[in-house]
Amino acid sequence: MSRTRAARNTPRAGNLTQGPGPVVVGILNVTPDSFSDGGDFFDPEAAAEHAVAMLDEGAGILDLGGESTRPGSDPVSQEEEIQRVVPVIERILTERPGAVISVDTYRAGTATVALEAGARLMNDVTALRGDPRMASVVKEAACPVILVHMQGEPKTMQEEPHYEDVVREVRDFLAQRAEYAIAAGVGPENIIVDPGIGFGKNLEHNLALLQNLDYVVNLGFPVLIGASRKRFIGEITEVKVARERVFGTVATTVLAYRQGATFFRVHDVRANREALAVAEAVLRARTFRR
Ligand code: HH2
Repeated sequence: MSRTRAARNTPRAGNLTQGPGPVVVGILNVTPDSFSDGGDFFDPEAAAEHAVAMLDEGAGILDLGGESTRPGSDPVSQEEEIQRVVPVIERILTERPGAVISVDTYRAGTATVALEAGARLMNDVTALRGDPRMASVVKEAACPVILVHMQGEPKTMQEEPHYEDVVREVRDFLAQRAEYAIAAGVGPENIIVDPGIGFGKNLEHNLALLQNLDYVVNLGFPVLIGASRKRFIGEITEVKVARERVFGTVATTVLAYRQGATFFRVHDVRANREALAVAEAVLRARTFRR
């Protein structure tokens, strides 16, 4: 079932990108403390330059974050978040007016200002639980929203994550949050779901989710996967430096695509885009099955 799923047209969200293929979402953390690229793009000019480079490498969407959600991180104020993100949106759109920009925020105030500045979708790691006004902002803007599963909150989520059945619990949570969003007026066509790799999950939980991603795909919403450079990849490969985990990341991308995921949130755009191009060609090739 998952074999044909990826080979068929993958579900779209809000006509964000052209064509039926997988979409690479390039990560742009405008933060001093993100786990793998903290401080690299804190300066708006450096951030915009990196954004343009990721577009040139084949990113279909750019995901801008002004607050790190790495395990143990502290929140920043809304004002600080807006100050980090908005100038970068403006610079990117000056250079590339057609760029599709997502903002990684759970705050309705940040979302409102970012949408006014030209952002086209919201990436909410709290799945609309973090700010009671977020659902109506997304509804009014009629923009796509990514609903992410997270157990606990970033400060403490990796201390002792616990599930009876992680795949079922994550799938049920995402189904409930999608229902909540739809009841609040968000168009079902604007919902993207994400099992939240590393968000309150240990190695075993992440592996179970990646192995059984088709259960999440079968909810019927486009699925985003965000495994890029995460700690569990380092645990498997023994690559301690996060930015050197590109090969392990590519494996997660191809496996998730094979099971029907549509969006791949990654730091290393070119490596993942090329791997997806090859995976797509193989899965779509017109050959007889033996
Ligand atoms: N992971 C991170 C942040 N935002 N959004 C979605 N939808 N899915 C994810 O898996 C996800 C996410 C954490 O990674 P990163 O942005 O690289 O680091 P940090 O939170 O430290 O800025």
